[in-house]
Amino acid sequence: MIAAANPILPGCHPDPSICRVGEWYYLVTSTFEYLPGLPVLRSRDLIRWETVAHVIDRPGMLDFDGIGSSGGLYAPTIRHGLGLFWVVCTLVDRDDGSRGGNFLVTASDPAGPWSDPVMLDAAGIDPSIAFDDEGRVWLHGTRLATAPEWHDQTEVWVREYAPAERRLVGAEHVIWRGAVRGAVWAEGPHLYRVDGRWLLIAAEGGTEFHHAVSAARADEIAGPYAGDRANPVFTHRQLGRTSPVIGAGHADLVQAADGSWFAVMLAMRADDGRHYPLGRETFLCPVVWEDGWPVFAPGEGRLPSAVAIPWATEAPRAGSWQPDDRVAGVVAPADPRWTALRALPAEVAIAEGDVWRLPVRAASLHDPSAPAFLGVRQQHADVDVRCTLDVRGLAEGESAGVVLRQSERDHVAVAVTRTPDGLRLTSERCLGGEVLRRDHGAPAEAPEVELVVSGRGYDYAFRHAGRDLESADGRDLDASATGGFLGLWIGAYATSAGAEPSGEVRITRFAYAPAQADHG
Ligand code: 6LW
Repeated sequence: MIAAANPILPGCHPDPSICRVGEWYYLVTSTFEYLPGLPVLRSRDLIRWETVAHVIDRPGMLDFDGIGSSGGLYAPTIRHGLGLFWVVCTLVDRDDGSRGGNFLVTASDPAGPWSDPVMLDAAGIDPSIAFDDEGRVWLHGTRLATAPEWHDQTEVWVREYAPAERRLVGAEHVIWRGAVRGAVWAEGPHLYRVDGRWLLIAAEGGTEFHHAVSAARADEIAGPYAGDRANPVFTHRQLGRTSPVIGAGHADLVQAADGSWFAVMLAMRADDGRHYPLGRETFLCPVVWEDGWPVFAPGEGRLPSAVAIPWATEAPRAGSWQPDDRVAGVVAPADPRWTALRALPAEVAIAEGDVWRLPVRAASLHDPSAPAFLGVRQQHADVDVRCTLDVRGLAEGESAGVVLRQSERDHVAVAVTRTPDGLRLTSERCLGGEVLRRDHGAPAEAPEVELVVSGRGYDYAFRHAGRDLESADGRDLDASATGGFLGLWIGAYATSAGAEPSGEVRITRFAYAPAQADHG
């Protein structure tokens, strides 16, 4: 039988949400400060996924300027109802909280265009949406608990949404605070209409080692909800730190056309049980129903390394890779994997055939604005990224290079700088905001300079012309070391470090190649 290999979406694809229409499955994940935001992937077999759109793909749909790393677009939900596709999500502004909030977009075709965001008058994060038998629309989400005895905990609310008025209406109901008192942080809630009842699936325990999935059900959407006596119905926390996959949770259910059920959820591959440079990835889990309750990974109790898909007709090609099932190699400008920071790639760079022209910007990688940066998720533990930069357009004082990025405060980069004495290679190791810069002399070749970032598990090396210039330890850069919610990105950037910029760099080649060991 043909099987889906876990994770089905490697690299930073947290908080997955899925729905099915006919034979197609649609899936969205969080993207934080990277744009375009909220990829919409589709698949017929849950194995091979293709990016058909991004929900946030036009300038000005939302304002990201100044939003710090791991703020931005959190856990989205995708659903189909009333003849439309709906995505609800939160723009989180960690700095002052004055902007952002929960919003809703719709599209008649998941490939877009998606509507402009409708902001919702609801606090908190992780919104979701459900449709009842009469076609009424119910928004739900999680927020800090209002009751004093639940201080520092969260509560799941539900309220009706009136599409014609584009606002929440009627009474709000608090329906859930977690399965176990002290379980901490009920979040990522999703309500489903199953067999005439309402089923609630929610995450708890925090999106880290203690992450878990709980279930509850009610006759009325407003409750009361009774928890499954098996709660938490799924978690990897009891497996301990020797489990190669930790932090499973934040599940969303989908019923296949053949009547079978699956869940997608996030989890992390952590070789040492703690650190996961690739971030929180999307996994698939089989689900069956027993006594009206969902049973995740029946008979096993943990995420399988492969999930049989009875209706799949084609195995993934050897050597192919997710999410777009294309053979590893050059990432051309038209590739949907490209992202920029707080701006769209086309707002910071110009595609010319196979080449990106990246005008230098004053912002540096340390600023929570839109630097001249283009990058892709690291999706393989063992990977070589070869980036050729044509630096002849750099003005004096300007630099261009490659970066392994977690955040403004945590990244390692190697760059070429034009100085009065010619081109110099420098490296910058920025950990916890502490910067260490080193000079590596003149590049061996110019004006086209090839810079290489190689990852082998936790070990990263930065090279030029066969020479090791810098190294990094993935255990210093992953979210469990730095805080935040992201996996690592590898990209190219250019900066005038605050001075008035005038030059540009051309990214003439950017090749992302999983190392042999990773090939499927
Ligand atoms: C997500 C929430 C979470 O919205 O992490 O801690 C957030 N839990 O469910 C970002 O992925």
